[in-house]
Order: sequence, then structure tokens, then C-alpha cells
Amino acid sequence: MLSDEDKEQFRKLGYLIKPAILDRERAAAVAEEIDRYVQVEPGFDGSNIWKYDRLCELVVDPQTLAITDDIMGGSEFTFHHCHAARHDPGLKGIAWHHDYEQIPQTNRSHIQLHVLHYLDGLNGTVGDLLLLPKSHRSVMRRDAMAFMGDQLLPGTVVINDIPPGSVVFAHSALVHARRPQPGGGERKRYFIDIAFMQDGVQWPSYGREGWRETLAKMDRKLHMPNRPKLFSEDAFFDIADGVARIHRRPGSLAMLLPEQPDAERPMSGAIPIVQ
Ligand SMILES: O=C(O)CCC(=O)C(=O)O
Repeated sequence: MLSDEDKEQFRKLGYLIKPAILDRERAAAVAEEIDRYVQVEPGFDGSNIWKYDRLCELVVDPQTLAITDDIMGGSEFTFHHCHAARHDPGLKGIAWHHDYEQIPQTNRSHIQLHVLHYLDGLNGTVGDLLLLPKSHRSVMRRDAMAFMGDQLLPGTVVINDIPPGSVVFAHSALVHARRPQPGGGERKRYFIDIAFMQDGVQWPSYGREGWRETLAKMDRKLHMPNRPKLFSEDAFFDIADGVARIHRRPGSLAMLLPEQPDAERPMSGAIPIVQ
């Protein structure tokens, strides 16, 4: 599905843009569903996504899953969350941040992927997506760059001209921002993000409550026997437990971990980054 160049770009830069890969009818059907719940459920946060058929179909879209397989290097992966929103004129920006789920942030051993759908594309009105290439390989707090607001940083890639049905595949540790723009006009800003976690480590759950139920309901509804881990709760620990364990722990958390008798001891004091 992905060329070797695509895979290399994702590995090096942390993102890949696939223009117009969702056909117009699919995109329109998903947008219609979003229009409906914007009215009835403005606080939608994805935890009851199983109620929304078009969004569920998007989560298991064969093309998306095939690209995700390639990005994950063939290892299995698990669904974490799906957010969906219609951005109208006046939308606020979001300062530089990343969305890699890890408590505390210490390494980038496994891939978390954000699949960002822009159903109506981006055209420089309402809001642009800003990406900071290569930043997915640095380890930092999610809000470490927020003090920069949405100012352009050296190397920033501005995404403000992509056709309807475009999808951006971004490593979740890639630092990014949303830059607000006045206007809107005919085209709305429909935005959906779907996150997948690579198999091999346990990840923080999506939210504190109801995540097991969400996964179980998605599993029952979408039934993907050839992807047994896609909606498995075993991929997660409860985020509330993770947060509580580090809360107000001062200093170096390393000494709270059990010793690794066979661990190689680096010659210098430098901490090897697990990439
Ligand atoms: O609206 C966008 O294009 C990006 C939003 C964003 O930064 C996020 O969902 O983390």
C-alpha cells in the first residue's frame, strides 16, 4: 500500500499526507453524520462512537488499516480513540503540542499513530494544520512547546491546501498545532482523528471511565476476527492509575523501578533513547 519512500518519509519526518483518498460519497456520508450529532450531542468525545455507523466504518476502513499496517511495520495495533468535529468560523487555535500517550514521557519505543481526516480538505480558511517534522523522535511532555503558541518555528510545514477527502497520517509524538484563520465560506472544516497503538507495550487508556465498554462495543459491532487485537482492552492500563502513580513524585522516577539484573550499563552517564 505504501511505497518504500512513503515509509521512509514517515520514519524520518513523522508524517505522510494522502490527498483525496476518501471518495466524495463516503466523505459526504460521514460529514452528514457529524452534522447530525453536532445538533443532538455537541459534547461528543468519541466514547460512544459505536452509535455512529459512518464513523465506525471509517475506523475500520480497509485503506486506512492497510496503510496503518505498513506504518506499524506489520505488527498488530489497537484502536485508542476517535474524535470528530465540525469546525465553524471563529474556531480557536491549539498551541504546539503532541498526543503521544505515555506516563511519564520517557521513550518512543513503539508507534502511536494519528489518522487525521479532513473530509472537506483544508483551504486556508477556518484553520491550518502546522507540523514540526522530525519532532516525533524527541521525548518531551505533551505541552512542552505550548509556550510558543502557534508561531511558525524553523522547519514548520503548513498544511492549508489539501483537497476534500485528504488524510494526514502523523506519528502521535509529532509536535503540531492548529493555526486559526478568519473566514470559512462554503467549505466547512470537518476534522476526525483516529488513534492506533502499536502492539508490544501497554498504553494509557482513553479517558478514565467507560473505555473498556467502548472497546467491547466496537469489537462486537465491527467484528474483525483477522485483527484480534484491534479492540482489545489488554493493550491498555487505566490512565487514572498511571497518573496517580507518578503524581507528586519528586526527582528521578528511575529509582522506583525494580533493578534489571542483565541490563547493559552505558559507559557514560548518557541515557540511551529507546526509539
Ligand atoms: O484541527 C487540527 O487540524 C488539528 C487538531 C489537533 O491539534 C489535535 O487534534 O491534536
